[in-house]
Amino acid sequence: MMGNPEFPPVVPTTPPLSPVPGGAPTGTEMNDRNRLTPITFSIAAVERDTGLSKDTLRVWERRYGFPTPGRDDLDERAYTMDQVEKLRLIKRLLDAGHRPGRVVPLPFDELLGLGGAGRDASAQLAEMPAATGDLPSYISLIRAHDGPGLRVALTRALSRNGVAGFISQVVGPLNAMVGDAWLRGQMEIFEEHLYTEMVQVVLRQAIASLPEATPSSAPRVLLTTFPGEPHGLGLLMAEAMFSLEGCACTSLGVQTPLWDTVLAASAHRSDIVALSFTGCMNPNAVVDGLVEIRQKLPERVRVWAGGSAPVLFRRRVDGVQPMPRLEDLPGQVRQWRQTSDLPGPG
Ligand code: B12
Repeated sequence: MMGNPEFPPVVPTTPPLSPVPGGAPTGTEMNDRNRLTPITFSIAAVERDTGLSKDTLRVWERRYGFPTPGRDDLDERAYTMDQVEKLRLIKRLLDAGHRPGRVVPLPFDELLGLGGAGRDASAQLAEMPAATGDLPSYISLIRAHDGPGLRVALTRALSRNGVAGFISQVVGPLNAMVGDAWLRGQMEIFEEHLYTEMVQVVLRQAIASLPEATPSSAPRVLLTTFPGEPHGLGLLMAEAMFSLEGCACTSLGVQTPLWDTVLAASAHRSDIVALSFTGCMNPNAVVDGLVEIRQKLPERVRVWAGGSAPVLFRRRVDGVQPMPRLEDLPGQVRQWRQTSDLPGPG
């Protein structure tokens, strides 16, 4: 995309403006910044760009004293670039589960610190053996918008680590790093999409390279997510692990209406319905959906719910097995076979 005349130059919105220690930007820096081009945004443009509604922006202005837009010639609110940058970061933090009252009043640099996930990713990296040493190079390829380069690098990592190793040593930690970079405003959503597409291509190749399941392969696993959950990498990682164990997998992709998942489980004579939930899904929708699908599926069909959604553990649903760790999957499949008096794949 870089340098493509068809597209406006990609001006990374990050790194964010140098936050002013101790508080929201005051007049002076904005003046410095806008001395040349006093760019301001209308409330409609800010709503579109940040995903924060006009009402929310007005309420925050009254309640938290931020944002404090100026007024344009028509006496309409006019937001500066600084305020938009800070609003974007606040939106990311809210999406990650923070509360407005906690974050809106905070100065920019404290908000950056709140991005927090970094700790997790680096903590994860610290625990990882050397094999993952080149994770940052994948991030650079994403930032360089080098899809083919990323696919080749990931394919090499797959050959080096094998399917299970690639998933736990590379894709898992890389997901966290990409998510962390997005949370810190250091990665655009279109870059996340590029990353996702390249990982999907390589994981699908990995699955296709595994021995084909036979009509007698068991368990038969149906994989999907609920409407409202657009994240599909967890599902694909689980499908690869199930395939490694010789299961017969059918993936419906993401966001299948519940009743259709029940119909599909009947059509495919599924033994297990495997679902994936991230924390971005409404917890009530997760629990209500799991209760409903458990009621509608025959008792013999297992419901395994994976993903990092905290609600899976906080509010257990009878007859649904939470399974956040991919590493536990092989053991659970073996156990299923033992309880179903069925032999292993080989
Ligand atoms: C790629 C990505 C996207 C892509 C997804 C593309 C696609 N088609 O899949 C796009 C850009 C679309 C996207 C969108 C959004 N995303 Co997003 N996304 C990610 C990212 C970077 C990685 C991919 C992912 O799918 N992870 C989810 C799975 C793979 O990981 P996991 O839940 O931790 O699951 C682990 C295990 O539980 C297991 N597992 C998972 N599923 C299953 C199933 C079974 C059966 C088993 C056994 C195991 C298992 O495998 C995983 C690895 O160990 C993650 C970051 C991250 N840390 O993972 C953010 C992340 C999940 N996204 C997040 C958010 C907030 C969003 C948005 C709401 C942001 C926004 N406002 O735009 C939107 C969703 C909007 C919507 N509703 O449409 C947040 C969720 C925060 C939270 N509260 O938990 C994350 C964590 C980023 C962050 N650091 O904040 N995202």
